[in-house]
Amino acid sequence: MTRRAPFIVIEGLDRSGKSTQTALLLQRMKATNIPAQLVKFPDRTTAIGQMINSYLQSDSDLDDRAIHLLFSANRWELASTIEQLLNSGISVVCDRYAFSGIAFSASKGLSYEWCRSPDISLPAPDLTLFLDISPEAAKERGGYGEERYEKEEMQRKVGEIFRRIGREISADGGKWVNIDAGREREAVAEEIWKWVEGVANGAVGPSRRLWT
Ligand code: FDM
Ligand code: MG
Repeated sequence: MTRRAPFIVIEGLDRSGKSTQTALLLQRMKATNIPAQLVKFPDRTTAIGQMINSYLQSDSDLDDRAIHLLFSANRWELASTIEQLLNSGISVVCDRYAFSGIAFSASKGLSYEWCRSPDISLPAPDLTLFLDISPEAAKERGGYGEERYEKEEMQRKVGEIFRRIGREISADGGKWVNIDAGREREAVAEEIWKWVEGVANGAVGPSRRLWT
């Protein structure tokens, strides 16, 4: 019987180096013969993903709740694929997940509980690594981009909500790690690797669902 592989989520603020670190992690897993697959949310390739993309690029406007539900639906359309990968022994490394969903929507004023509900019972990560960076350090890295949400005030609020989610996940027995992403790339990669090695080599329990 194939052993279930771990589900690893990388969350982070804009300019935290999330995409770079995700790529480095996947390279290293492959080099160590840990089969792994990258999944990225939003997945802009699906029909729902294209609506999200158009919203993020400000080509379309949507009600805050409508876009929130599309982000969640975009995860649900990939949920069974993620489970199949894990059950066939392939680790999934996910660049953003439901925690981004809550953090970004709640920072616009929607209720935290309301934001959480559509993601209840999605596959739960075995490890979540949150790449934390101050808006000041982000600015030093060249500042934010052009997309909706890439603004200092928004990022500050999003960061606060991410930290709250982390406290709740930890209190609930989940594994959430805050990583200081303001450091050099290699130092951050090394810390990420330590945590991933731990879950990749340890016992992975039965699959769990978010907030159930
Ligand atoms: N984002 C991402 C959300 O608002 N909700 C979500 O559920 C997810 C997954 O989309 F500003 C936001 C976060 C970010 C934007 O993400 C696009 P990437 O990682 O830059 O593609
Ligand atoms: Mg972005």
